[in-house]
Amino acid sequence: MSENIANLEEQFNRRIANGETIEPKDWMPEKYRKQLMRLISQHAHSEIIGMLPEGNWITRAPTLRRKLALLAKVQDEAGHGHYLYSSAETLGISREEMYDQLLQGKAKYSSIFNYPTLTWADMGMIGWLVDGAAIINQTTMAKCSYGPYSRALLRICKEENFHKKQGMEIIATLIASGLKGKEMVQESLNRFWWPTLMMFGPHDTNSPNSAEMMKWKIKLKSNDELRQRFIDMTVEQALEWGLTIPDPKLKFNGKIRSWETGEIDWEEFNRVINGNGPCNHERMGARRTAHENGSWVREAARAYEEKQRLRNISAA
Ligand code: BYC
Repeated sequence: MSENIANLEEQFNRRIANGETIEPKDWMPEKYRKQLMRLISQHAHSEIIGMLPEGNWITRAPTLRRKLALLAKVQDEAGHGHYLYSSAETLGISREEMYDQLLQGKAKYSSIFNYPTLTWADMGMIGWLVDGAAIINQTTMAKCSYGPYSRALLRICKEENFHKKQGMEIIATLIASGLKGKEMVQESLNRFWWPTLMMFGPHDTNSPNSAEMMKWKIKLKSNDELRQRFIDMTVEQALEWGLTIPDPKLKFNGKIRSWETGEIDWEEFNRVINGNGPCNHERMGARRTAHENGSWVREAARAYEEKQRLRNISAA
């Protein structure tokens, strides 16, 4: 490493240690840039693919009010994707490159969206559990060292809080409707509980990226710490509703006032993140079709840009 780079890196590390925010034009180690590109683009893809399981229920929402709320939520996810793609672009990668990485299966997206949405209760479950998990992860990362990601997350978290509440309201309404409604919620919880715990990633000891990301304050809490925070909050809410967590090993650890769970099925996790979950092919197929169907919009935008460029040249 040249002396100049070593100095820059030392200054960078000092800034991180002082809790300063790094902005796009600041010097940063190449690996810091690469880690952020990976993280933010994966997060953006998750938002876009995450529209599909809920989009599946827009035409079947039980009332007009529910349909409007679901439509708005799915549109919000598209908006989150846009903030995040823009934030990743500040690191020197184009949106087209990120789309290519997703469509060629080179970039990941959250495992949770490879599970089907089979009943209306799943719309409540996604809001309560999936948005709930995302909020725990993202409110922590909203204090991360990279300015554009941190600012995008602040805004996203505000909207996710609303999403979570609409999910909890769907669940509360189904439970209050009687035994059938409660059974529907329980059945949905049985399917979504373990995949939601997987959203937080592998155990800290098996997480290859964590140490570097925590050193640079991209991640501020570890996968296991955040997962535990989620479990402690959510188990209490489930009990309050009279629901059963589908984990025979779940037990309250009175000493540290926390809930101990059984082990996650890591084989299933690995299958899903490597493209072989229940809906991976369906989700990628839908995304590819949407991308192809949108090609005329991209062509029109490019033609318009070129026309403007030529007009500016002739006006100059
Ligand atoms: N799914 O070293 P690790 C939402 C991968 S969307 C898939 O611990 P890291 C919403 C990981 O990428 C919420 N892959 O990784 C939208 C890595 O592979 P690569 C999405 C996973 O990055 C619509 C490898 O496993 N949230 O809110 O330190 C409707 C080793 O893992 C998963 C975010 O994206 C997984 N669950 O930590 C409703 C938040 N877990 O890249 C709601 C931002 C791990 O080396 N992301 N992998 O090939 C993160 O905080 C981190 O990326 C993770 C993983 C905690 C997920």
